[in-house]
Amino acid sequence: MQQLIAEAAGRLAGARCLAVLTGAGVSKESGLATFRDPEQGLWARYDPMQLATIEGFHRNPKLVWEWYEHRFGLARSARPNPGHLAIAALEKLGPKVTVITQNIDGLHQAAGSTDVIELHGSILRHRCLRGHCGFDWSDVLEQGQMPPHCPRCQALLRPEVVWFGEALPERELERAFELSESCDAMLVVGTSGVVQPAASLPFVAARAGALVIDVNPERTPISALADIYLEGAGGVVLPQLLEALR
Ligand code: BV8
Ligand code: ZN
Repeated sequence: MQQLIAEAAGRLAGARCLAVLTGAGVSKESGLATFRDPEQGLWARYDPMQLATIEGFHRNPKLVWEWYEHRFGLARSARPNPGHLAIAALEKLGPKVTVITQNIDGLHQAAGSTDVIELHGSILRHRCLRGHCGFDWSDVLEQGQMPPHCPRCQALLRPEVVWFGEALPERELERAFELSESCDAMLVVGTSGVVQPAASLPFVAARAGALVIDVNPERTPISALADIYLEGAGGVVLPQLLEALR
């Protein structure tokens, strides 16, 4: 593995524009479950694919809100792990670094990454179904109501996240594709490469001639496509890659 990390660092060294695509795996070492292993107990009985949909929300807004409030509480007490911190530290080594994340936990920003594209929104924000009267969470938690309603127009509130079957935010998606087409290198960390359209980005980067490096303890379709596959956890591999780049 050391050999591969040295090779990856050697090939990354010349990159001027580096895209870092992350999935739930990069937050695993911060204690946040990925979709593939929803934390045990209450949520093990529910299929996230049922909860993270607009239909699921309309069917049972209270249940969906309880799931997101549960995850919000976990995200709020989670700390960036060495993987997030190494990604943020890459910015000081010269290349223009942009993080394209599928995660909604805000941990890349907390780690110090300054350019983060949130493809699937953020659990730290939410909006009312009727207008777009954005609120921060504390406004609503005091209400104590579940599901919470808009303090301004009484419509139901929803988490500002992209559910399955919903379009991704246009500007973010456009930027992500532009970056995938123009970056010199794309570092992919902790994604199973299942969810579209995010999972297409490494293929776009590879087709445009970028170096693609995949970091994941399990092989995925992206590992097969990558120029270099680094088998391991983000919190272990990324600090080593950072050291080799310094
Ligand atoms: C859209 C926000 C169209 C919410 C998320 C068939 C039927 C229905 C839909 C579809 C279909 N086929 C395709 C679709 C489209 C669908 C899709 O791709 N479905 C998949 C499941 C087949 N996509 C959508 O619906 C998207 N919208 O297509 O809209 C449209 C267009 C125009 C107009 C109207 C409509 C919306 C997708 C966004 C959904 N929201 N998140 C929330 O988080 O609550 S996606 C959610 O699941 C995550 O964001 C993540 O991206 C995704 C997958 O999660 P995981 O399974 O955990 O995988 P992940 O990649 O996150 O991480 C696990 C990986 O980490 C593993 O590989 C593991 O090995 C690795 N790992 C573990 N430990 C570590 C590690 N890696 C590093 N270090 C470690 N320590
Ligand atoms: Zn409102």
